[in-house]
Amino acid sequence: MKIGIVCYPTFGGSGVVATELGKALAMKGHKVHFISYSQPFRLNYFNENLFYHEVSVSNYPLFEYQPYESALASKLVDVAKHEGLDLLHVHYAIPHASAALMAKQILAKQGYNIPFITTLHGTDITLVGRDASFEPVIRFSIEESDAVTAVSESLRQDTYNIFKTDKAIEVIPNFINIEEYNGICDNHKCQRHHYASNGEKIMIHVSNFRAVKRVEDVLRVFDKVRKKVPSKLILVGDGPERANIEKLCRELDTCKDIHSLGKIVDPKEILSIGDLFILPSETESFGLAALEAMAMKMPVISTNTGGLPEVNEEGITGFLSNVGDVDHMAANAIKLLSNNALLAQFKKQAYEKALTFDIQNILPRYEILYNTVIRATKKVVLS
Ligand code: GMT
Repeated sequence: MKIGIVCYPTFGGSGVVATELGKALAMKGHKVHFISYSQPFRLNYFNENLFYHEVSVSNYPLFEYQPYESALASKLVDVAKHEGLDLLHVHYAIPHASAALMAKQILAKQGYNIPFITTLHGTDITLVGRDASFEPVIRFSIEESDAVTAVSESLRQDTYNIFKTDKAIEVIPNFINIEEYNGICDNHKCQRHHYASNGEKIMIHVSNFRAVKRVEDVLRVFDKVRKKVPSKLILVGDGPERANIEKLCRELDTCKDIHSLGKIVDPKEILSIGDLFILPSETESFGLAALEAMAMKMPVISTNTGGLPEVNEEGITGFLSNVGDVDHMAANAIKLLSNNALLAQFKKQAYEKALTFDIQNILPRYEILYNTVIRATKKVVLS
């Protein structure tokens, strides 16, 4: 198949999922064309089946806001026509689904029938999507998509609750490529002693440091943990909450026990030295960062919000708490970090659960969906 993938290229789960999906499809022989405003950060290698098309928006003094959606729709028309795409797969509804719908309508007028699939990732529904300034456009473009997928059952339900639509939504969960996690540190690249001294435990948090991630709770939990268990905290990522976090670590006097590493393109190596992952988000449709940690044999302390319980299994792969309940999160973290046998058992169980999300299990589901949508479009055109 010839597939056009639209995604955000920046640090964020939806871009990671879209890029890893495209890479895996290309490995299987499909031709995959990425279309975005800059090269997706995980698209760090090319093979003969991978292509990248940049959307550039001309500036003009009249534009207070550059019309990215129109430029994207125009680029989709161009790529679909000239590369002979079979379908478009857009990740994150805003504004990708409406741009794809516009492109589909333009292409149809010119005799090209190109279906599009929308994958909902989370905040496009639960935060931004429910904003009245976007709602009618998102609802319409979801309903006009040839197929819609959501990355968790929870997100599917949220979409129905928020948009009151009867559109069929298929749950295709996020995934990891487990092969890429095995043997990551065989070459001794990942050394704990750079971050923690002998006997100290390592907690890790990875996110884009937006308010929804509640990174302040990470620090409050860690502050309680380090008073009971000698430990260090590694923070990976950057974003709007970074200044607040630095202020809080000074107030709590924990800065000396925290390593802030900033943005890391691929956090596998750093995850491989961790003992416990923490994700105390306000809302999380899936929690890809938690799954990536589990694939690296890290149990997870998380909230019980959104799709997190579908990934982090209470008492098996880690523990779940109510949003903001830092005492409960800290108590569970201490339980795990102070008992090496229990920690080893949870590490094993976290890895086993991650295996169920291996790309080998998920990729065929996208391929089946692509084929179904392409066949259905051809049938409509012929009839
Ligand atoms: O919130 C983020 O980290 C970014 C956002 C995105 O779209 O890039 O993440 C959402 O999509 C990820 C991939 O499907 C999910 O793993 C995250 O749970 C989801 N974030 C939220 O729902 C807050």
